Amino acid sequence: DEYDLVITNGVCVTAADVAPLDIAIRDEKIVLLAPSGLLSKARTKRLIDAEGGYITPGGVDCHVHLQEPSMFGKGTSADNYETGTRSAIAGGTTTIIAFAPQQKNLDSVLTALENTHTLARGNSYCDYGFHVLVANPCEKALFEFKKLASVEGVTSLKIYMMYEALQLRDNEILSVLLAARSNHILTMIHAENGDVLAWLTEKLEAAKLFAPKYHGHSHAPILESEATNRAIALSSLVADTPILLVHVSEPAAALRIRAAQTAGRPIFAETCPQYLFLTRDDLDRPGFEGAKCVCAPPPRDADDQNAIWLGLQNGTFAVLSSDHCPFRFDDAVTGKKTCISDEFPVGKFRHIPNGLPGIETRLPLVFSARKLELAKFVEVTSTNAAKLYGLYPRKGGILPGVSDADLVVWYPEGRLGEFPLTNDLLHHDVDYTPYEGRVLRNWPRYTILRGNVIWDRDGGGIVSEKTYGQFLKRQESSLNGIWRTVEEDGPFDLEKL
Ligand code: DUC
Ligand code: ZN
Ligand code: ZN
Repeated sequence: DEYDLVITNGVCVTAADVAPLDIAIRDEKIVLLAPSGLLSKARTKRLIDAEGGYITPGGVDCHVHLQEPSMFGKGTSADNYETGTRSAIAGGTTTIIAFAPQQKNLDSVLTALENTHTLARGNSYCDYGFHVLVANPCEKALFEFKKLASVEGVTSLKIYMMYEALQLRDNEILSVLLAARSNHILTMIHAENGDVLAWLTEKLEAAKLFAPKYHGHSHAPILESEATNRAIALSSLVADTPILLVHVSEPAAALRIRAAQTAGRPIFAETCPQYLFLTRDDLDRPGFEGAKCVCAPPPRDADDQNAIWLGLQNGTFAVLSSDHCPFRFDDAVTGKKTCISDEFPVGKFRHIPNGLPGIETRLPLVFSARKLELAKFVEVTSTNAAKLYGLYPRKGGILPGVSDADLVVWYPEGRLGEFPLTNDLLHHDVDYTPYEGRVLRNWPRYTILRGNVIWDRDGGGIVSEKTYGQFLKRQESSLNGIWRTVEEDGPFDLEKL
Protein backbone atom coordinates (compact mmCIF):
# COMPACT_ATOMS: atom_id res chain seq x y z
CA ASP A 1 0.00 0.00 0.00
CA GLU A 2 2.86 2.29 -0.76
CA TYR A 3 1.78 5.25 -2.88
CA ASP A 4 3.46 6.20 -6.13
CA LEU A 5 3.29 9.89 -5.40
CA VAL A 6 2.09 12.10 -2.57
CA ILE A 7 1.68 15.86 -2.85
CA THR A 8 1.62 17.57 0.49
CA ASN A 9 1.06 21.15 1.70
CA GLY A 10 -0.85 22.29 -1.35
CA VAL A 11 -4.13 24.16 -1.67
CA CYS A 12 -6.39 22.10 -3.91
CA VAL A 13 -8.68 23.92 -6.28
CA THR A 14 -11.55 22.23 -8.07
CA ALA A 15 -14.51 23.71 -9.92
CA ALA A 16 -16.36 23.52 -6.60
CA ASP A 17 -13.87 24.08 -3.78
CA VAL A 18 -10.62 25.61 -2.65
CA ALA A 19 -9.15 23.66 0.28
CA PRO A 20 -5.78 22.71 1.76
CA LEU A 21 -5.52 19.00 1.00
CA ASP A 22 -2.84 16.37 0.54
CA ILE A 23 -3.20 14.11 -2.50
CA ALA A 24 -2.13 10.47 -2.75
CA ILE A 25 -1.65 8.77 -6.12
CA ARG A 26 -1.33 5.12 -7.07
CA ASP A 27 -1.54 3.31 -10.42
CA GLU A 28 -2.10 6.56 -12.33
CA LYS A 29 -5.20 7.49 -10.28
CA ILE A 30 -5.90 9.82 -7.44
CA VAL A 31 -6.69 7.47 -4.58
CA LEU A 32 -6.96 9.67 -1.50
CA LEU A 33 -7.48 13.25 -0.41
CA ALA A 34 -6.54 14.05 3.17
CA PRO A 35 -6.28 17.07 5.45
CA SER A 36 -3.19 19.11 4.69
CA GLY A 37 0.02 17.68 6.12
CA LEU A 38 -1.51 14.34 7.08
CA LEU A 39 0.25 12.48 4.27
CA SER A 40 3.64 14.14 4.64
CA LYS A 41 5.01 10.99 6.33
CA ALA A 42 3.10 8.43 4.24
CA ARG A 43 5.00 5.62 2.55
CA THR A 44 5.45 6.77 -1.02
CA LYS A 45 7.91 6.41 -3.88
CA ARG A 46 7.94 10.16 -4.35
CA LEU A 47 6.86 13.13 -2.25
CA ILE A 48 6.28 16.63 -3.59
CA ASP A 49 6.03 19.51 -1.14
CA ALA A 50 3.80 22.13 -2.74
CA GLU A 51 4.90 24.67 -0.10
CA GLY A 52 1.45 26.21 0.06
CA GLY A 53 1.05 26.57 -3.71
CA TYR A 54 -2.20 25.90 -5.49
CA ILE A 55 -2.90 22.54 -7.09
CA THR A 56 -5.37 22.39 -9.95
CA PRO A 57 -6.57 19.57 -12.19
CA GLY A 58 -4.49 19.37 -15.36
CA GLY A 59 -5.69 21.74 -18.04
CA VAL A 60 -8.03 20.35 -20.67
CA ASP A 61 -7.65 22.30 -23.90
CA CYS A 62 -10.56 21.31 -26.09
CA HIS A 63 -9.73 23.43 -29.14
CA VAL A 64 -6.32 22.74 -30.67
CA HIS A 65 -5.09 22.63 -34.27
CA LEU A 66 -1.91 20.64 -34.90
CA GLN A 67 -0.29 20.04 -38.27
CA GLU A 68 -3.47 21.09 -40.07
CA PRO A 69 -3.60 22.30 -43.66
CA SER A 70 -3.84 26.08 -43.73
CA MET A 71 -7.33 27.43 -44.41
CA PHE A 72 -5.92 29.08 -47.53
CA GLY A 73 -4.51 25.88 -48.96
CA LYS A 74 -0.78 26.60 -48.64
CA GLY A 75 1.31 24.75 -46.06
CA THR A 76 0.22 23.57 -42.64
CA SER A 77 -0.08 25.06 -39.18
CA ALA A 78 3.29 25.22 -37.48
CA ASP A 79 3.13 22.79 -34.56
CA ASN A 80 2.96 19.05 -35.04
CA TYR A 81 1.84 16.64 -32.31
CA GLU A 82 5.28 16.46 -30.76
CA THR A 83 5.98 20.18 -30.52
CA GLY A 84 2.38 21.19 -29.80
CA THR A 85 1.91 18.77 -26.92
CA ARG A 86 5.37 19.52 -25.54
CA SER A 87 4.25 23.11 -25.36
CA ALA A 88 0.94 22.05 -23.80
CA ILE A 89 2.48 20.23 -20.84
CA ALA A 90 4.97 23.01 -20.12
CA GLY A 91 1.94 25.26 -19.70
CA GLY A 92 -0.01 22.88 -17.46
CA THR A 93 -2.28 21.25 -20.04
CA THR A 94 -2.50 17.46 -19.73
CA THR A 95 -5.29 16.74 -22.20
CA ILE A 96 -6.00 18.23 -25.60
CA ILE A 97 -8.75 17.68 -28.11
CA ALA A 98 -7.41 18.40 -31.59
CA PHE A 99 -9.03 18.38 -35.00
CA ALA A 100 -9.04 15.58 -37.54
CA PRO A 101 -9.64 17.59 -40.69
CA GLN A 102 -11.71 16.32 -43.59
CA GLN A 103 -11.08 18.17 -46.84
CA LYS A 104 -13.83 18.91 -49.36
CA ASN A 105 -12.36 16.39 -51.78
CA LEU A 106 -12.61 13.56 -49.26
CA ASP A 107 -15.93 11.77 -48.81
CA SER A 108 -15.05 10.06 -45.51
CA VAL A 109 -14.63 11.37 -42.00
CA LEU A 110 -13.32 8.01 -40.79
CA THR A 111 -10.41 8.33 -43.22
CA ALA A 112 -9.74 11.84 -41.94
CA LEU A 113 -9.68 10.40 -38.43
CA GLU A 114 -7.30 7.58 -39.34
CA ASN A 115 -4.96 10.03 -41.06
CA THR A 116 -4.83 12.15 -37.93
CA HIS A 117 -4.26 9.13 -35.69
CA THR A 118 -1.18 8.46 -37.79
CA LEU A 119 0.16 11.94 -37.07
CA ALA A 120 -0.48 11.72 -33.34
CA ARG A 121 0.31 8.12 -32.44
CA GLY A 122 3.54 7.90 -30.46
CA ASN A 123 4.05 11.63 -30.85
CA SER A 124 2.14 13.11 -27.94
CA TYR A 125 3.38 14.22 -24.54
CA CYS A 126 -0.18 14.63 -23.25
CA ASP A 127 -3.39 12.63 -23.56
CA TYR A 128 -5.47 13.52 -26.57
CA GLY A 129 -8.80 13.10 -28.28
CA PHE A 130 -10.14 14.27 -31.63
CA HIS A 131 -13.04 16.23 -33.05
CA VAL A 132 -13.65 15.66 -36.75
CA LEU A 133 -13.75 18.75 -38.91
CA VAL A 134 -16.53 18.18 -41.42
CA ALA A 135 -15.97 19.96 -44.74
CA ASN A 136 -17.83 17.55 -47.01
CA PRO A 137 -21.09 16.38 -45.40
CA CYS A 138 -21.95 13.91 -48.14
CA GLU A 139 -24.20 10.95 -47.43
CA LYS A 140 -21.30 8.62 -46.79
CA ALA A 141 -19.70 10.97 -44.26
CA LEU A 142 -22.99 11.50 -42.41
CA PHE A 143 -23.55 7.74 -42.29
CA GLU A 144 -20.13 7.36 -40.66
CA PHE A 145 -21.16 9.50 -37.67
CA LYS A 146 -22.60 6.42 -35.97
CA LYS A 147 -19.31 4.57 -36.02
CA LEU A 148 -17.46 7.74 -35.13
CA ALA A 149 -19.35 8.13 -31.86
CA SER A 150 -20.04 4.52 -30.91
CA VAL A 151 -16.75 2.88 -31.94
CA GLU A 152 -14.10 5.54 -32.45
CA GLY A 153 -14.83 7.62 -29.35
CA VAL A 154 -15.23 10.83 -31.32
CA THR A 155 -18.33 12.53 -29.96
CA SER A 156 -17.92 16.03 -31.34
CA LEU A 157 -17.32 17.70 -34.67
CA LYS A 158 -16.62 21.17 -36.00
CA ILE A 159 -18.09 22.95 -38.99
CA TYR A 160 -17.33 26.32 -40.52
CA MET A 161 -19.66 29.03 -41.81
CA MET A 162 -16.72 30.72 -43.59
CA TYR A 163 -13.47 29.95 -45.53
CA GLU A 164 -14.07 28.88 -49.11
CA ALA A 165 -12.30 25.57 -48.53
CA LEU A 166 -14.46 24.71 -45.53
CA GLN A 167 -17.68 26.74 -45.54
CA LEU A 168 -20.97 24.84 -45.35
CA ARG A 169 -24.23 26.24 -46.68
CA ASP A 170 -27.23 26.37 -44.37
CA ASN A 171 -28.79 23.22 -45.89
CA GLU A 172 -25.52 21.36 -45.31
CA ILE A 173 -25.38 22.63 -41.74
CA LEU A 174 -28.87 21.29 -41.12
CA SER A 175 -27.90 17.88 -42.49
CA VAL A 176 -24.87 17.78 -40.20
CA LEU A 177 -26.92 18.86 -37.19
CA LEU A 178 -29.54 16.20 -37.81
CA ALA A 179 -27.00 13.40 -38.21
CA ALA A 180 -25.06 14.66 -35.19
CA ARG A 181 -28.24 14.79 -33.15
CA SER A 182 -29.21 11.18 -33.75
CA ASN A 183 -25.72 10.06 -32.72
CA HIS A 184 -25.40 12.40 -29.73
CA ILE A 185 -22.48 14.21 -31.29
CA LEU A 186 -21.87 17.78 -30.18
CA THR A 187 -21.53 20.20 -33.10
CA MET A 188 -19.00 23.01 -32.74
CA ILE A 189 -19.63 25.92 -35.07
CA HIS A 190 -17.29 28.60 -36.36
CA ALA A 191 -19.91 31.30 -36.74
CA GLU A 192 -18.82 34.07 -39.08
CA ASN A 193 -20.63 34.94 -42.29
CA GLY A 194 -18.25 33.91 -45.09
CA ASP A 195 -20.10 35.74 -47.86
CA VAL A 196 -20.02 39.06 -46.00
CA LEU A 197 -16.32 38.49 -45.31
CA ALA A 198 -15.63 37.99 -49.02
CA TRP A 199 -17.60 41.12 -49.90
CA LEU A 200 -15.88 43.31 -47.33
CA THR A 201 -12.48 41.98 -48.34
CA GLU A 202 -13.11 42.99 -51.95
CA LYS A 203 -14.27 46.45 -50.89
CA LEU A 204 -11.21 47.00 -48.71
CA GLU A 205 -8.84 45.80 -51.41
CA ALA A 206 -10.56 47.97 -54.02
CA ALA A 207 -9.75 50.91 -51.74
CA LYS A 208 -6.13 49.67 -51.58
CA LEU A 209 -6.41 48.83 -47.88
CA PHE A 210 -4.15 45.78 -47.54
CA ALA A 211 -2.43 46.17 -44.14
CA PRO A 212 -2.89 43.53 -41.41
CA LYS A 213 -5.22 45.79 -39.43
CA TYR A 214 -7.81 45.58 -42.22
CA HIS A 215 -8.23 41.93 -41.36
CA GLY A 216 -10.13 43.32 -38.37
CA HIS A 217 -12.34 45.46 -40.60
CA SER A 218 -13.07 42.54 -42.91
CA HIS A 219 -14.21 40.47 -39.92
CA ALA A 220 -16.61 43.12 -38.59
CA PRO A 221 -18.52 42.06 -35.46
CA ILE A 222 -21.75 41.78 -37.46
CA LEU A 223 -20.32 38.73 -39.29
CA GLU A 224 -20.13 36.96 -35.98
CA SER A 225 -23.40 38.07 -34.40
CA GLU A 226 -25.37 37.32 -37.58
CA ALA A 227 -23.86 33.86 -38.03
CA THR A 228 -24.25 33.08 -34.32
CA ASN A 229 -27.91 34.02 -34.53
CA ARG A 230 -28.31 31.86 -37.64
CA ALA A 231 -26.57 28.88 -36.05
CA ILE A 232 -28.87 29.10 -33.04
CA ALA A 233 -31.90 29.31 -35.34
CA LEU A 234 -30.75 26.28 -37.34
CA SER A 235 -30.29 24.29 -34.13
CA SER A 236 -33.86 25.14 -33.13
CA LEU A 237 -35.19 23.85 -36.46
CA VAL A 238 -33.55 20.50 -35.81
CA ALA A 239 -35.45 20.01 -32.55
CA ASP A 240 -32.98 21.96 -30.46
CA THR A 241 -29.92 19.89 -31.09
CA PRO A 242 -27.01 21.03 -28.90
CA ILE A 243 -24.40 23.25 -30.50
CA LEU A 244 -21.30 24.99 -29.23
CA LEU A 245 -20.25 28.36 -30.62
CA VAL A 246 -16.46 28.33 -30.70
CA HIS A 247 -14.12 31.27 -30.07
CA VAL A 248 -16.77 33.90 -29.33
CA SER A 249 -15.17 37.33 -29.43
CA GLU A 250 -17.81 40.01 -29.21
CA PRO A 251 -20.75 41.04 -27.00
CA ALA A 252 -23.64 40.94 -29.50
CA ALA A 253 -22.97 37.26 -30.18
CA ALA A 254 -22.54 36.60 -26.45
CA LEU A 255 -25.87 38.29 -25.71
CA ARG A 256 -27.66 36.18 -28.30
CA ILE A 257 -26.13 33.05 -26.78
CA ARG A 258 -27.10 34.17 -23.28
CA ALA A 259 -30.69 34.77 -24.37
CA ALA A 260 -30.94 31.27 -25.87
CA GLN A 261 -29.49 29.76 -22.70
CA THR A 262 -31.94 31.71 -20.58
CA ALA A 263 -34.73 30.25 -22.71
CA GLY A 264 -33.47 26.78 -21.77
CA ARG A 265 -31.95 25.95 -25.14
CA PRO A 266 -28.86 23.66 -25.36
CA ILE A 267 -26.58 26.40 -26.68
CA PHE A 268 -22.99 26.34 -25.42
CA ALA A 269 -20.13 28.69 -26.01
CA GLU A 270 -16.37 28.98 -25.82
CA THR A 271 -13.99 31.90 -25.73
CA CYS A 272 -10.20 32.14 -25.92
CA PRO A 273 -7.33 34.16 -24.39
CA GLN A 274 -6.88 36.24 -27.55
CA TYR A 275 -10.25 37.89 -26.85
CA LEU A 276 -9.19 38.67 -23.28
CA PHE A 277 -5.63 39.88 -23.84
CA LEU A 278 -5.44 41.36 -27.37
CA THR A 279 -7.28 44.22 -29.03
CA ARG A 280 -7.59 45.60 -32.55
CA ASP A 281 -4.61 47.86 -31.72
CA ASP A 282 -2.45 44.74 -31.78
CA LEU A 283 -3.38 44.28 -35.44
CA ASP A 284 -1.88 47.72 -36.06
CA ARG A 285 1.60 47.06 -34.69
CA PRO A 286 4.39 48.72 -36.72
CA GLY A 287 5.46 47.26 -40.05
CA PHE A 288 3.89 43.90 -40.73
CA GLU A 289 3.95 42.88 -37.04
CA GLY A 290 0.16 43.12 -36.80
CA ALA A 291 0.07 39.83 -38.72
CA LYS A 292 1.19 38.14 -35.50
CA CYS A 293 -2.28 38.76 -34.07
CA VAL A 294 -4.38 37.82 -37.10
CA CYS A 295 -6.95 35.24 -36.12
CA ALA A 296 -10.62 34.71 -36.87
CA PRO A 297 -12.63 36.21 -35.31
CA PRO A 298 -10.09 39.01 -34.77
CA PRO A 299 -9.22 40.72 -31.50
CA ARG A 300 -11.81 43.40 -30.75
CA ASP A 301 -11.90 46.48 -28.44
CA ALA A 302 -11.17 46.91 -24.74
CA ASP A 303 -14.91 47.16 -23.97
CA ASP A 304 -15.47 43.90 -25.80
CA GLN A 305 -12.72 42.26 -23.74
CA ASN A 306 -14.59 43.28 -20.60
CA ALA A 307 -17.80 41.76 -21.94
CA ILE A 308 -15.98 38.50 -22.64
CA TRP A 309 -14.50 38.39 -19.11
CA LEU A 310 -18.02 38.97 -17.80
CA GLY A 311 -19.34 36.12 -19.95
CA LEU A 312 -16.79 33.81 -18.33
CA GLN A 313 -17.70 35.01 -14.87
CA ASN A 314 -21.46 34.64 -15.41
CA GLY A 315 -21.34 31.25 -17.13
CA THR A 316 -22.27 32.26 -20.68
CA PHE A 317 -19.01 30.63 -21.76
CA ALA A 318 -18.64 27.07 -20.56
CA VAL A 319 -15.04 26.79 -21.67
CA LEU A 320 -11.90 28.85 -22.22
CA SER A 321 -9.76 27.10 -24.85
CA SER A 322 -6.63 28.18 -26.65
CA ASP A 323 -7.64 27.70 -30.30
CA HIS A 324 -3.93 27.06 -30.76
CA CYS A 325 -3.50 27.36 -34.53
CA PRO A 326 -0.05 28.85 -35.10
CA PHE A 327 1.74 29.90 -38.23
CA ARG A 328 5.32 31.08 -38.17
CA PHE A 329 5.81 34.78 -38.71
CA ASP A 330 8.83 34.41 -40.92
CA ASP A 331 10.00 31.13 -42.30
CA ALA A 332 10.98 29.62 -45.60
CA VAL A 333 7.87 27.47 -45.79
CA THR A 334 4.50 28.51 -47.13
CA GLY A 335 1.77 29.44 -44.71
CA LYS A 336 3.93 32.01 -42.94
CA LYS A 337 2.33 35.12 -41.46
CA THR A 338 4.50 37.47 -43.52
CA CYS A 339 2.75 36.78 -46.78
CA ILE A 340 4.93 39.33 -48.59
CA SER A 341 6.09 37.66 -51.79
CA ASP A 342 7.02 38.48 -55.38
CA GLU A 343 3.41 37.87 -56.24
CA PHE A 344 2.06 40.07 -53.38
CA PRO A 345 4.84 42.57 -52.59
CA VAL A 346 2.67 44.51 -50.12
CA GLY A 347 1.56 41.40 -48.23
CA LYS A 348 -2.22 41.56 -48.30
CA PHE A 349 -4.22 40.80 -45.15
CA ARG A 350 -6.33 38.29 -47.04
CA HIS A 351 -3.29 36.03 -47.40
CA ILE A 352 -2.24 36.05 -43.74
CA PRO A 353 -3.09 32.66 -42.26
CA ASN A 354 -5.63 32.94 -39.43
CA GLY A 355 -4.65 31.64 -36.03
CA LEU A 356 -2.35 32.16 -33.08
CA PRO A 357 -0.09 30.08 -30.86
CA GLY A 358 -1.46 29.80 -27.32
CA ILE A 359 -1.49 26.22 -26.05
CA GLU A 360 1.25 26.94 -23.48
CA THR A 361 0.27 30.45 -22.43
CA ARG A 362 -3.46 29.82 -21.86
CA LEU A 363 -3.27 28.81 -18.21
CA PRO A 364 -0.41 31.07 -17.06
CA LEU A 365 -1.95 34.17 -18.66
CA VAL A 366 -5.40 33.62 -17.21
CA PHE A 367 -4.11 32.49 -13.82
CA SER A 368 -1.84 35.54 -13.63
CA ALA A 369 -4.62 37.96 -14.63
CA ARG A 370 -6.51 37.19 -11.39
CA LYS A 371 -9.83 38.14 -12.95
CA LEU A 372 -11.57 34.82 -12.33
CA GLU A 373 -12.28 33.17 -8.99
CA LEU A 374 -9.94 30.19 -8.70
CA ALA A 375 -12.79 27.68 -8.83
CA LYS A 376 -14.14 29.39 -11.95
CA PHE A 377 -10.66 29.27 -13.49
CA VAL A 378 -10.60 25.49 -13.01
CA GLU A 379 -14.17 25.13 -14.22
CA VAL A 380 -13.62 26.86 -17.57
CA THR A 381 -10.08 25.63 -18.29
CA SER A 382 -10.49 22.01 -17.24
CA THR A 383 -13.65 20.62 -15.62
CA ASN A 384 -16.25 21.93 -18.05
CA ALA A 385 -14.10 21.00 -21.02
CA ALA A 386 -13.95 17.42 -19.72
CA LYS A 387 -17.71 17.35 -19.12
CA LEU A 388 -18.60 18.99 -22.41
CA TYR A 389 -16.53 16.51 -24.40
CA GLY A 390 -17.28 13.30 -22.53
CA LEU A 391 -14.09 12.90 -20.50
CA TYR A 392 -15.39 13.61 -17.00
CA PRO A 393 -14.73 12.40 -14.30
CA ARG A 394 -11.66 10.65 -15.64
CA LYS A 395 -10.31 14.06 -16.64
CA GLY A 396 -11.07 17.52 -15.25
CA GLY A 397 -11.56 16.52 -11.62
CA ILE A 398 -9.81 15.03 -8.61
CA LEU A 399 -12.29 12.37 -7.51
CA PRO A 400 -10.44 9.65 -5.54
CA GLY A 401 -10.60 6.24 -7.18
CA VAL A 402 -12.01 7.71 -10.38
CA SER A 403 -9.94 10.59 -11.73
CA ASP A 404 -6.63 10.20 -13.50
CA ALA A 405 -3.89 11.84 -11.48
CA ASP A 406 -3.55 14.80 -13.84
CA LEU A 407 -2.48 17.83 -11.83
CA VAL A 408 -0.71 21.14 -11.96
CA VAL A 409 1.28 22.28 -8.96
CA TRP A 410 1.67 26.06 -9.10
CA TYR A 411 4.37 28.05 -7.35
CA PRO A 412 3.50 29.55 -3.98
CA GLU A 413 1.92 32.92 -4.78
CA GLY A 414 4.60 35.61 -5.03
CA ARG A 415 7.50 33.16 -5.37
CA LEU A 416 8.21 34.13 -8.99
CA GLY A 417 7.44 37.81 -8.56
CA GLU A 418 6.30 39.54 -11.74
CA PHE A 419 8.11 38.54 -14.92
CA PRO A 420 7.62 39.13 -18.63
CA LEU A 421 6.39 36.42 -20.94
CA THR A 422 8.90 35.95 -23.75
CA ASN A 423 8.90 33.53 -26.63
CA ASP A 424 12.14 31.92 -25.50
CA LEU A 425 10.30 30.56 -22.44
CA LEU A 426 7.97 28.59 -24.68
CA HIS A 427 8.21 25.08 -26.15
CA HIS A 428 6.18 25.43 -29.32
CA ASP A 429 7.72 25.43 -32.80
CA VAL A 430 6.71 29.03 -33.51
CA ASP A 431 8.96 32.07 -33.88
CA TYR A 432 6.82 34.41 -31.78
CA THR A 433 4.13 34.75 -29.16
CA PRO A 434 1.49 37.47 -29.57
CA TYR A 435 1.81 38.04 -25.81
CA GLU A 436 5.51 38.98 -25.81
CA GLY A 437 6.24 41.15 -22.76
CA ARG A 438 2.97 40.51 -20.90
CA VAL A 439 3.40 40.40 -17.14
CA LEU A 440 3.00 36.99 -15.52
CA ARG A 441 2.82 36.14 -11.82
CA ASN A 442 2.90 32.37 -11.82
CA TRP A 443 3.64 29.32 -13.95
CA PRO A 444 3.11 25.57 -13.58
CA ARG A 445 5.91 24.27 -11.37
CA TYR A 446 5.05 20.63 -11.95
CA THR A 447 2.68 19.13 -14.50
CA ILE A 448 1.61 15.61 -13.62
CA LEU A 449 -0.11 13.23 -16.06
CA ARG A 450 -1.51 9.94 -14.78
CA GLY A 451 0.69 10.15 -11.71
CA ASN A 452 3.94 10.88 -13.51
CA VAL A 453 5.70 14.21 -13.37
CA ILE A 454 6.05 15.23 -17.01
CA TRP A 455 7.08 18.88 -16.53
CA ASP A 456 9.39 19.95 -13.70
CA ARG A 457 10.25 23.58 -14.26
CA ASP A 458 13.16 23.67 -11.80
CA GLY A 459 14.31 20.11 -12.44
CA GLY A 460 14.92 19.75 -16.15
CA GLY A 461 11.78 21.17 -17.73
CA ILE A 462 10.21 18.50 -19.95
CA VAL A 463 11.00 15.26 -18.14
CA SER A 464 8.89 12.80 -20.11
CA GLU A 465 8.68 11.20 -23.54
CA LYS A 466 6.51 11.94 -26.54
CA THR A 467 5.30 8.34 -26.42
CA TYR A 468 3.59 8.77 -23.04
CA GLY A 469 0.38 10.50 -24.19
CA GLN A 470 -2.59 8.25 -24.85
CA PHE A 471 -5.55 8.54 -27.20
CA LEU A 472 -8.81 9.05 -25.31
CA LYS A 473 -12.04 7.55 -26.55
CA ARG A 474 -14.72 9.89 -25.36
CA GLN A 475 -18.27 9.36 -24.09
CA GLU A 476 -21.08 11.65 -25.13
CA SER A 477 -21.18 15.09 -23.55
CA SER A 478 -22.41 15.20 -19.98
CA LEU A 479 -22.35 18.94 -19.32
CA ASN A 480 -25.69 19.89 -17.76
CA GLY A 481 -27.09 16.57 -19.01
CA ILE A 482 -27.42 18.06 -22.47
CA TRP A 483 -28.55 14.93 -24.29
CA ARG A 484 -31.13 14.11 -21.62
CA THR A 485 -33.10 17.26 -22.42
CA VAL A 486 -32.89 16.49 -26.14
CA GLU A 487 -34.45 13.07 -25.57
CA GLU A 488 -37.37 14.65 -23.74
CA ASP A 489 -38.07 16.88 -26.73
CA GLY A 490 -38.60 13.84 -28.92
CA PRO A 491 -37.16 13.25 -32.37
CA PHE A 492 -36.95 15.75 -35.19
CA ASP A 493 -40.38 15.75 -36.83
CA LEU A 494 -41.27 17.60 -40.03
CA GLU A 495 -44.93 17.60 -39.03
CA LYS A 496 -44.11 19.58 -35.94
CA LEU A 497 -42.59 22.49 -37.85
N1 DUC B 1 -10.86 28.99 -36.66
C1 DUC B 1 -10.34 28.27 -35.75
O1 DUC B 1 -11.06 27.68 -35.00
N2 DUC B 1 -9.03 28.18 -35.65
C2 DUC B 1 -8.14 28.84 -36.46
C3 DUC B 1 -8.72 29.58 -37.54
C4 DUC B 1 -10.16 29.67 -37.51
O2 DUC B 1 -10.75 30.38 -38.27
ZN1 ZN C 1 -12.83 28.60 -36.09
ZN1 ZN D 1 -9.75 26.74 -34.06
